[in-house]
Amino acid sequence: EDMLKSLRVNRGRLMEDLHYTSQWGTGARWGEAPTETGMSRLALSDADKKARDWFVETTQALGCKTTVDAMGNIFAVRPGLRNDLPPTYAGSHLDTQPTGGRYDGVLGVTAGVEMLKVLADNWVETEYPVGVVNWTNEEGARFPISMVSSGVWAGSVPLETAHNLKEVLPGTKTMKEELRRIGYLGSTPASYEAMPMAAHFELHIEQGPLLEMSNKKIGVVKGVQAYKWFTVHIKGRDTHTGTTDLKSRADALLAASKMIVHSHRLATAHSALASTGILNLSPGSTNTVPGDVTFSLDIRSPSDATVTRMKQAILEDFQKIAAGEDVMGSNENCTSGLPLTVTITEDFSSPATLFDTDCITTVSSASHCVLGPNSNNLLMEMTSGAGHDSVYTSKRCPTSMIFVPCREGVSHNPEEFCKEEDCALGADVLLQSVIRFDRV
Ligand code: HGY
Ligand code: MN
Ligand code: MN
Ligand code: MN
Repeated sequence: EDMLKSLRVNRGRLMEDLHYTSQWGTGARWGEAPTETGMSRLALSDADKKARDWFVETTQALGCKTTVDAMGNIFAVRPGLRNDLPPTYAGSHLDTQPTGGRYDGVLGVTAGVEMLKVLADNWVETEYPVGVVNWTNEEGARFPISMVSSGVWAGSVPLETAHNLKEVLPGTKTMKEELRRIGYLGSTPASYEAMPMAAHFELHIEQGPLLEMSNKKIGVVKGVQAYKWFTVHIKGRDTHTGTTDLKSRADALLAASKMIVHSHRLATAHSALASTGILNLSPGSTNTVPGDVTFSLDIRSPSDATVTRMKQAILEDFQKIAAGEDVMGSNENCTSGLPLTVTITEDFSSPATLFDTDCITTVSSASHCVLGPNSNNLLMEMTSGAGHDSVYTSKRCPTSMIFVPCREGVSHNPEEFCKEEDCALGADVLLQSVIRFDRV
């Protein structure tokens, strides 16, 4: 028992795995500084395949059995003494944003691999099997449903919907085509019945500033805020910028900008979040009023009711803006042109999630074990602002997360950075959480 409590990761080895695998997706070769574009390992890309192959080879070499399911989720399982029972997992994702960082997701998977190495180094025989899982397309950056593959595993997203998901412009490939192309269209059903879990722990950088600001080392994550993603499509009319007066225009981009500013106002009024990260317009010529615009809308709040209220307001007010109404009484000096049509599709919805109290307690006690005597002022309970695969695993098995601080809370950016000591501390807490999770 005490021997298990004293187990710690090998920091150098953990960081070497994290940086070594980062060569796939930066364009930089192993050992070189990352290119200014940071990580760009989009789900099911060739770079993702290389990282996946590394994960399979490395975990198999550590004595694991690896299984790939119909969504390309990879489950590496190290046998315990009692293999009739489902494994306790560490999990996260190897795919990144288009210009992302090298810690988001990757730290959780490489820390899981490091956990397997420590267990192997110390000849530890766990009573139950221990697993590490890599979830496909957590980011929802290439295929626009985030956490889609843990969603299929949990039975929340239909397999067909995920398989037929087309990549965000300018590509046209579906997830199924890309899974097949890189050799990760597994025959095992993507379901919790096929690959059951006793528990799922996810180590992740906070991706926000709270831990760093309050000088805490570990975030004990109690849950995840609610969020919804929409695609807003506005149809106006292409016209000549020199000959069409303002009231005769159906300017889709002007309407889009009013809607985006309005969504920000609604977020402020509801103390929630609203963001637009994708904006496509056509035809894209200086002297043509754009008649066709599509933009993304991501709204978030810790409360489901707030997200629902915001959605209602958006659906109503965007129609009014398209009809030329001055919704917020602020465009009085802005000539409204001809009415436009607007279509709003809800692409994704994740309710506010509360994690399992036993798992939360396990992470707290693992943190005390790792941080030592003055641990109380080094850890804090918090709710995650970002979505994670743990949202879906928590529907099917006890789940919780461990956060570590990242510099200035910056993430989804090449400047994303997490100190080696914090990566290692988080990995130690993950290791201790997985081996001490009490199933009874
Ligand atoms: O959008 C999110 O919060 C997550 O990173 N997919
Ligand atoms: Mn992530
Ligand atoms: Mn992310
Ligand atoms: Mn995430």
